[in-house]
Formats: sequence, structure tokens, C-alpha cells
Amino acid sequence: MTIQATHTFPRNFKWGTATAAHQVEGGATNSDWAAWEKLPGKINDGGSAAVACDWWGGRWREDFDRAAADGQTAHRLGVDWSRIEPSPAAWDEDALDHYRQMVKGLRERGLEPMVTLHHFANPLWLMEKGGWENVAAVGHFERFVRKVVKALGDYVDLWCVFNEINVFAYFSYIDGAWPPGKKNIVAAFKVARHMLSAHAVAYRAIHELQPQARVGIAHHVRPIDPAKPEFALDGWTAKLQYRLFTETIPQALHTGRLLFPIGRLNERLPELAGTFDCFGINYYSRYHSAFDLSQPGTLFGRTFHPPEVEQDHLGLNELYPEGLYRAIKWAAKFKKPILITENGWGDVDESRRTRALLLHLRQLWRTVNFNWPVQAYYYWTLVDNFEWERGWSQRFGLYELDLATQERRPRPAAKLYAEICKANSFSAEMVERYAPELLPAMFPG
Ligand code: IFM
Repeated sequence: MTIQATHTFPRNFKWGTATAAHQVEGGATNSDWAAWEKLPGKINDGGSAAVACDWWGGRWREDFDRAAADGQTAHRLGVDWSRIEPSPAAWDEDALDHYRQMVKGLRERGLEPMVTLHHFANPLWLMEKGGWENVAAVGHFERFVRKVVKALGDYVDLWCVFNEINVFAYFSYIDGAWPPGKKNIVAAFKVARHMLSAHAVAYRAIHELQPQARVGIAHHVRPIDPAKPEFALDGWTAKLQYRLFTETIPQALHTGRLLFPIGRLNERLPELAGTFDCFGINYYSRYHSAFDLSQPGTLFGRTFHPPEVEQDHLGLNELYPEGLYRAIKWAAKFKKPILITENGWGDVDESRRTRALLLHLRQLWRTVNFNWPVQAYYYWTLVDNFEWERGWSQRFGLYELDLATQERRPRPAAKLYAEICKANSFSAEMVERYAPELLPAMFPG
């Protein structure tokens, strides 16, 4: 029997990949991450982003060529604040020009740029002044944002102010695995609170400079389910963790109200309300959570992946594509365009990487068919990059990077993704070629 079923996406749906400055550029010297990765024991595999994908050396050109040749129509990239403003209010015009060339380069290749203004890394001078614990960071950030928007605004009108405030606050101020390596929940709340203010200030500044701009955030959404649904305390802790980790930040920016007392108790922040034009979802996995009195730092919940679920080689992510559907369903309540600003799979198992791509896109396709307003999908990521405390031990690239030679090799998922981007759809025939084991479940003909 010839199988011909096809899952088609809306006309003008954008297909792209996402990257972050520190993870791909190489050669940074002036940021907290550049300093942190030099400290012994901070990076699991001893790696660093000293060279990374060498975008600062110019290899962005060949990678943007690859993205365009693969049928992509959008790219989310970041700018490194520490390069642009190496010391307070001193601007590096060459760095700004470098970024101008990059976003121009994207346009020339038919890729719509989305620029992330803050993606984890901070200038050293900002950290010396107390970083995001100091409310002064809000004003410093606004000055930086204005400079970037003026410099890149000819080519960019889609902005992502912060990447994953929740993840940043957790790893940098609760878990301590990221700079500045603190373990202090009060500091984490303060940081998140200041970043929310900075978001709102940046939102207004961008619109003042560029009235037509679309301004959003990239938010890490992670369903958290009770380990034992019948055990009320597991349900309680899972719900509490979900509200704090996933719901607090977007709710604050949507309504101006804090679900959690991350500022003063019952604080109202009307200036935050309505400060995103589009909502970016970064989705990778879910957690299960079990009540555990010994874990006050994580709201008395021990999060884990049960052994029976399929996971990546490091056991960091569960292969749970339905979570993308749940995330989009949840975000649809904001009644704003939704962008999947990150979704990907970092593994040594290539067949699982390909399978994960198809399974997540199937969930994405379900949501667009409900007319939920998903407008773009940015795969994480184009070429293997520096994965923070994991170094190079978790590789998400469509293209495999040989760090020693800088050679790029397409993985099977790169070829599949290119076919999907070009066709704006995926078909049973593609599934049969790339992951035949999925055919009976995806296309039960
Ligand atoms: O690499 C990160 C990215 O910087 C933020 N979101 C998750 C990705 C994969 O770990």
C-alpha cells in the first residue's frame, strides 16, 4: 500500500534554529561565564567556550549558509552584553558592527532574525556591582538594550528580552552550578524580581525606539507531575514547583501580579502587565516530583525521571513529546502569538534524536490544528555548542561539530529537518525513511 498522509503546517509558518552568543561565538574574555569556565571543576567535562563554533572568528557565515540551504526561514541568535559594553557605558562599536553584519547576513539569506538580549552571560563589571541582586542592574540593562536596538534595528524587529529567567535564577542562585555559584533562595527571588522589572523597562524602551517591534521572552516550560498521583503530598509539591518554576514569571508579565512572593508578599506590579507581544516556549522535558522533607530548597519536592521512561544518555531529559503539546495549550491562555523558541534533543543516540524530532513536531502539528497561534519553531540547535556546566558532553546540533578541526557534519536529523522545512510539512513517507518504527503509531493506516 502506498502511504501518502502528510501533516502540513500553516502558510508562513517559520522554521529555524536557535543559538546563544556565549555558546557559539568563542573568544569571550569579559563575561562571568568566560571567567567561570576557567575555574577548576566548574565544567563537567573540563571543556570551555574558548573557541566554540568560532562565530566570532567568522564561521557564522558558513553556518547561516547551511541553515538557508536547509530551507530554514528564521534564526534566533543572541548578543553578548560583555562584548558590546566591556565597561560601564563604554561601547565597543566594532562588536556592534560585528552583530550588525550577522543580522544583515541573516536577512541576505532569507532568514528572519530574532535577537535575544540576555542569555545567561553577564559582563564582569555588572557582577562586580552585585549583578542582578542589585536593582541598579535594571538601569544598566535598559541602557544596553537601547544601544543594541538602535544599532541592529534596521535588520531586526523581533526581540527576546530574557532567556529563561527561571533557569538562570535556579542554576545561578539556588543550585550554584552557574556563576556566581550562590545557594541562596532569597537572592534567587531578588534576581528574578529585578529581571522582571528589567524586562518591562526593556519592553517599553524597545517600543519607544521601534514602534513596530515584536517583543517577547523565551521561557523554559517544564511540566512537573506527581511521582505517585494518588499521594496527596506528591501532588502538592509538584503543583507548587510547577507554579513557581513555570507559571510565576509569565503570569507576572501578563497580569502584573506575582503568584509567588518573589518580591514583597502580595506585591502588585502593574508596570509589568501586558509586556510581551509574543510568548516564547523553550521545551525539553518534564519532571516527576516526590514529596521529600529534606529538600526545602526545591519546595520539598525531589524531582527525577523514573527509570522506566526513555531518557537521553545523561539522564537529564525524558523523551516526553506530549509535554510540548501541554506547554502550548497552557501558553495559549495568554492570547498572544506563540513561538517555540527552543526545542531539541541532546544525545549520543542518533536514532533517538531523529525520533524525538518527529515526535515533537507531531505534537506541534496537533496544536496548530487546534488553531492555537503557534507561528514559529526554532530547533535547538544548528551546530553542537557549549552546553554550560555540561560542556561538550551533551550535543544538540543538527550538525556535529569536530572541535579540533571546526568541521561540521550533518546528522540524520539535519537532513530530516531540512526536508520538513522545505516542504512545510512532514509525511508518512518521511517517517518511513527516517524512523520506520514510528509509522504504526504516527500513521496507523
Ligand atoms: O543550551 C541551553 C540553552 O542555553 C537554554 N535552554 C536549554 C538549552 C539546552 O540545554
